[in-house]
Amino acid sequence: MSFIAMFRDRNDTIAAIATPLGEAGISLLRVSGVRAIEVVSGVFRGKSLLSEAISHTIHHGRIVHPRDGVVDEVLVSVFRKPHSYTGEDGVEISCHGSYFVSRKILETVIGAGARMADPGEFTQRAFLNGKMDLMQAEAVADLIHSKTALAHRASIEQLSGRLSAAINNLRKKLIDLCSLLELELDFAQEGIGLTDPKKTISVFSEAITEIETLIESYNYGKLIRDGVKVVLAGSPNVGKSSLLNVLLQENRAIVSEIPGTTRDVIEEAVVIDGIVFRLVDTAGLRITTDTVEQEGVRRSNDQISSADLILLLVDSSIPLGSALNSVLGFLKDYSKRVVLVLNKTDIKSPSFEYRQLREFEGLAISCITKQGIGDLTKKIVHLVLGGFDSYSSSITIQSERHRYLLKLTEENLISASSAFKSGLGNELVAIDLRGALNCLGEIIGLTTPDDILNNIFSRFCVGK
Ligand SMILES: Nc1nc2c(ncn2[C@@H]2O[C@H](COP(=O)(O)OP(=O)(O)OP(=O)(O)O)[C@@H](O)[C@H]2O)c(=O)[nH]1
Ligand SMILES: [Mg+2]
Repeated sequence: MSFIAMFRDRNDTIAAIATPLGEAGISLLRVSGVRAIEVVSGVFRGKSLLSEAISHTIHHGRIVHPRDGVVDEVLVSVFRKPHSYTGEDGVEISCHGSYFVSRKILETVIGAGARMADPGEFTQRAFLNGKMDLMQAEAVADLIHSKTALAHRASIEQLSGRLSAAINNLRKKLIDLCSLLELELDFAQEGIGLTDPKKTISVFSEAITEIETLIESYNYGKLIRDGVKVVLAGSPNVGKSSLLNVLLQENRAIVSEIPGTTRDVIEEAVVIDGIVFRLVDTAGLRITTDTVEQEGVRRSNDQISSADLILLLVDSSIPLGSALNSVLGFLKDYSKRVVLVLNKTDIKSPSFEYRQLREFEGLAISCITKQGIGDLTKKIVHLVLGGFDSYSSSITIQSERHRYLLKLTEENLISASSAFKSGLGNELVAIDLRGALNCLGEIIGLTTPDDILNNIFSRFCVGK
């Protein structure tokens, strides 16, 4: 959101096309604000008067441009505050899905007194009017961007408020403790204690454990949200591009018997078992005098170092010989992130020296006969999801903002807890506790600074 947008009048009436522009069955425009019904009413001709419409009713009629006449035959839905998405009066116009019609209706509505909405402004108003908290608003954006069943489920959970409820519960417990500790200060002179030290320590440790569990869930949340980057690496001609094509089930990359075919990085996504795998084919690794290929090798190394998982391919039909050293170097340097893939087993089954390498969890495949490909995908999914079995049904956080604030909360709580244990006095304990509460409040939008709020909503699309 622009700097100017931060100072927008939040009481004016906004409008936007909510559906993608292009040819479609229908298109939807949204109008929200104190004058929403009045504005649309001014350009709508139908049997009934919109200004008298009750909430949640649909009206048939035409949108008429004051100069150019009828724009389209439409259905208009009326929502009266507070029972609308934004919590304000709102109107939704369903028109024919034509680029021209949608734009013309928007122009007509703006001409009648609305202004173009900023990205995410409808959801921002919903948040400001208390229709949802910040975490739920962020879930709306995640839901729109979710590409797989797992990512979809995580955003639906967050939108339903389960994650917000967990944060709110935690806040409530800590607020109770903080109030008691502060109240106790008033009675310090009389030596009256209101808190049970044992119980206080256990409130701290339970809260810290709960937060740690949420922080740990971020790795899983990030995985299902952003997917996994799998880099196909190895010497030239080992079949990296062939494997990319097999996994994508399309001839995406050029395959040839000439070593050094792939010069650039090729990235394509594929969904396996609900996870987005971003497959990256790279130039074969070798020392070369060709400057273009040198650049390709440099790019391959960049990709390898940022990979979540590396499929290290070798051509198992030729003797391992000197290749062994570089292969072992990889297995050592990138350890857990490497899967050794012995390709071309249709030519001949891997010799003894290759079988020895299988202690590094190598897999034998053939891109020609597709033998072993099923095992390879199973193995990749297992490696990626294996450590996360317990997360699929529990609450997961998906956002770096949430992870960062939970980490700060944890640090504040650890410091409060140790201040309490070393008898530093309630004032100091309460300062850290308040710090923790502030961070939790920032997650759900209670204490979030305006610039951060604006930044969050600016990443939404216009019309949401
Ligand atoms: N017999 C057999 N040939 C294969 C197999 N996989 C790939 N090839 C062949 O090996 C040659 C090289 O394949 P590519 O996929 O281009 O190899 P690459 O690793 O991408 O090579 P560069 O891009 O040059 O680094 C081609 O002729 C492929 O048809 C396999 O499993 N069996
Ligand atoms: Mg290639």
